[in-house]
Amino acid sequence: MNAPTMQGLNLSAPAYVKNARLLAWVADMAALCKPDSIVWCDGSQEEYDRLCAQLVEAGTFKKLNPAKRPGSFLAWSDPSDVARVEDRTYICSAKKEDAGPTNNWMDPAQMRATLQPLFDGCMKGRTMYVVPFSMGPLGSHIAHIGVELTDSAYVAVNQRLMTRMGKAVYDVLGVDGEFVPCMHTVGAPLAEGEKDQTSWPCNPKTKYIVHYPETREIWSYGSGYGGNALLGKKCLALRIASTMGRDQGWLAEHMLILGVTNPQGKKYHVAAAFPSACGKTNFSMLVPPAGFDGWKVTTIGDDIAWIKPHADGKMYAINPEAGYFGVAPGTNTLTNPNCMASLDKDVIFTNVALTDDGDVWWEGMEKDQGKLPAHLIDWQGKDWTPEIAKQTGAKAAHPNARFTVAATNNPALDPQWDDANGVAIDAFIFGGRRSTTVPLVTEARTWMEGVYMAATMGSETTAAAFGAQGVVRRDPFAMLPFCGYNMSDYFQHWLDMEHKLEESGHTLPKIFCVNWFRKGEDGKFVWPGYGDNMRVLKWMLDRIEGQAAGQETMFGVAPQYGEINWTGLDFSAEQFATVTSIDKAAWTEELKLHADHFEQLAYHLPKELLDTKAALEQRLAAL
Ligand code: SAT
Ligand code: MN
Repeated sequence: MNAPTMQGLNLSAPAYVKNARLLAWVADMAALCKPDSIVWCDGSQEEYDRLCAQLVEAGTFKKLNPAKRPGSFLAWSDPSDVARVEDRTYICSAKKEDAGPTNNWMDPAQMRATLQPLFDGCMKGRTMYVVPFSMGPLGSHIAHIGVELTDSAYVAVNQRLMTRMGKAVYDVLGVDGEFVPCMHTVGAPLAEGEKDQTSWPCNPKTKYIVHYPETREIWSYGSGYGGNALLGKKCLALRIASTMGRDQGWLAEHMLILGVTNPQGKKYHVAAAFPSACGKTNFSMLVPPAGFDGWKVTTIGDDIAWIKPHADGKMYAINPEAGYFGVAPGTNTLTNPNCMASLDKDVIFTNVALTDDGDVWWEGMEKDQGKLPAHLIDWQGKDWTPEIAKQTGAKAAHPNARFTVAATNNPALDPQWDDANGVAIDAFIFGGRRSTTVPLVTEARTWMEGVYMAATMGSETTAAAFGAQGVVRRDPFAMLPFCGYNMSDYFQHWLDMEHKLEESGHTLPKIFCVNWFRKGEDGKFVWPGYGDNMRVLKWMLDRIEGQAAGQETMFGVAPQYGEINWTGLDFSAEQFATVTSIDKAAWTEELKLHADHFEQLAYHLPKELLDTKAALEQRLAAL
């Protein structure tokens, strides 16, 4: 039999691809996008090496000095393509109300009509890679399969590190298994005979990151960077999965998952939500400080958790990802030694600086090296010296520069990280970046109060988010850019979880609210953070065990100074007071902002949140 072809394009799939819907979809998409060729990725090392070599050839990758950074590459993106684009991200549900006020929405038919001409011929002159991947352990009942069609080899190799990618996925998929179709193009077709003028093709003018929740499809146009292009991550594992979770009774959350084992060998699991670039990777790889001999923290995930209630009455979490796409600047052996060790080899760096000896550098590394490098090539390919930086403020690495690395590189990887059943969660933590108002840590007195804390969470914006920096924006559950449906319905889903779980007779995880980022009058962070966050984590475990009385505050139960293990840290009761104090005036303002926030979310807002707010106001008035 002849191989099926279309205008000279060979469509024949490897024999192990048997899924009828997939085969038909790839043929349809090839007809639409008109690539020059199709490559069916098998996920092998040989394929990875070949694609990396091609990327080096194309100038997209620089191979780093193998003596310094074996198996590693550096990519510099187009300066217009350096982060997620929230204003270009759409949830195209059939009804506008189902996307809610926090998402951009367009009628699905109108969006399809908008995208159709953009995708028509969008891969001309390029290769279409078929990238099959599993979010979650292969074959796990909690996992889901996606297939990304992309014209970016950079995306294909990143997906091999970030997901369980390759041939084995087709065994799980079988003849009629389900998958989430993920369409991706950099949106830069080449005319006949035309060569790329750039090593980072993208579309500087037009970008669309589109989700159709009802039909569970993702269409991404114009960007090659991070969450815009690695569609398993924010698009599938959060936006699409959150709607699956709503329909099927589980949770897809923007949470790290860590294991913490005490010296007696008892192990706990904690899931923690923080907005992008608030130190989730650091917290998930925490090294316990002095005074915590025999304690161990292990990483299950650094960004996303899928959590399902189980018949035994507990909530079990898996990390749908298999790698880390973390922020490089600020990472060093003081802030995150496990992460630095993870980056020794087999890493893809994006938008960090290149050293004269073929290694990488980013702001924060000088803390390890004791001095700034004398000369670098910055992320835009320009000369960088400490003098230039002083004069112009130029950063050697882009503030949202990233590393992509397989989880298996992490020396603190939890032995259960790939367990198909996940790990039982003992506590949820919610935290934003707030220089004032929100205390270091409090425990919610009830599930309801915890949902309130999470729903009203705010954070000062960072480089990962589009827009001004340092402004407080409400980021409920750290899900603002990632919830695939109406935020108030999502709050309701969390509230319903309590009743569902109570029916199966169990103890819900405790909920804590944290803020590592309070600043003193000198404008400096008061809490040392990083490894010292272990002190707060230990107090949480003591609360779980009923071993810390705490003290009531208007915003939950806080630790008493004497309940924290201070061994090895000089932190006075006065300093403790500056990070835990509840300022009546600040909270009066804060509650006004909660009122505005709830007003914006009024459609379907659970009434219990307003009742909880009224109770907080009463407590505040009594102070
Ligand atoms: O680019 S990602 O979306 O993967 C990272 C982030 O912005 O949180
Ligand atoms: Mn994230």
